Amino acid sequence: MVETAVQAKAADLIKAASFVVVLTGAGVSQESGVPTFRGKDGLWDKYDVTTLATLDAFIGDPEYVWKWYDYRRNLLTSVRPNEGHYALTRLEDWCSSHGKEFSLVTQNIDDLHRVAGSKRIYEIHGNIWQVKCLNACTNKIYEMRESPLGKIPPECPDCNGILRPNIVWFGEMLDPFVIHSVEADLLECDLLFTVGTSTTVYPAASFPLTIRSRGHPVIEINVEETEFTPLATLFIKGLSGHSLPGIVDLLS
Ligand code: BJW
Repeated sequence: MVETAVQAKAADLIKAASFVVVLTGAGVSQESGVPTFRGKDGLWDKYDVTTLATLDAFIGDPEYVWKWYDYRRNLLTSVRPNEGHYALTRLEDWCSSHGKEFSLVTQNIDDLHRVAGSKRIYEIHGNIWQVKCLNACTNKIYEMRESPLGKIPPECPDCNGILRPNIVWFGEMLDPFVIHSVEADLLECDLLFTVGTSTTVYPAASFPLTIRSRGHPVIEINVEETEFTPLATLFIKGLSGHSLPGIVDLLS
């Protein structure tokens, strides 16, 4: 199917749905200039995940890990949402004005969906602009926008311990309140989009499988096929910043 025909089919599936959930990954921010994790030019090509994105790595060398996050935070200060982010905001608005439920589940930590105006967002892997105490002294989450950071590692204002990024590293549990809300929405959802994600990291990788196993459609948008593609109801091969606006333009 040529892209416009698949986009029209996707628009029809949205019109027929009552609860649309969109799962996004790093590919959605790629056109804003944020590197993805896997594949060509992916972050993990240049850095060793085990020395950076685990709690053990952080405890072993908080300064080293913080320098990596400080560098990425700095990059993000000059980054703007792209047409894909804005199309998802338009989709949410369209759903709400047509009596449909909508939620956006993102694995991205870059805040760009919020900047673009999305409202019902679950950031399941956290947010790079937030920090929390490594000792969990108060369980508070702080917003910390300073970039570059004046002091590395930053200090907890409550116990003078070390602050860590509020990001879910490998082997860590996702926030139980967030994951509970996502699961509740997935239970109600009758159309799921997966956009710009390799669908390799759990539990997010299980969401499209869950929806398909309940007999509901899943539309995948990606520049290349993933392990999930053979199970997708529709696969739209393309840039999210091009494919998503094309679909939303077809809604009336
Ligand atoms: C475009 C595009 C364009 C490019 N347009 N497309 C069950 C089975 C097996 C393993 C596990 C399991 N349960 C838990 C695990 C362990 C682990 C896991 O899943 N490992 C897998 C690697 C197998 N999961 C966890 O540890 C999770 N915790 C958990 O489940 O707790 C309970 C538990 C713990 C331990 C054991 C059992 C249970 C936590 C996962 C946290 C993930 N955190 C990271 C790093 C954050 C750090 C940081 O950013 O600094 O989050 S990993 C990294 O991958 C990041 C991302 O959010 C995540 C997903 O990546 P994403 O978004 O899909 O990006 P890419 O790069 O992979 O793909 C981009 C895609 O876009 C590509 O397909 C491109 O083609 C495409 N693309 N440009 C459209 N313009």
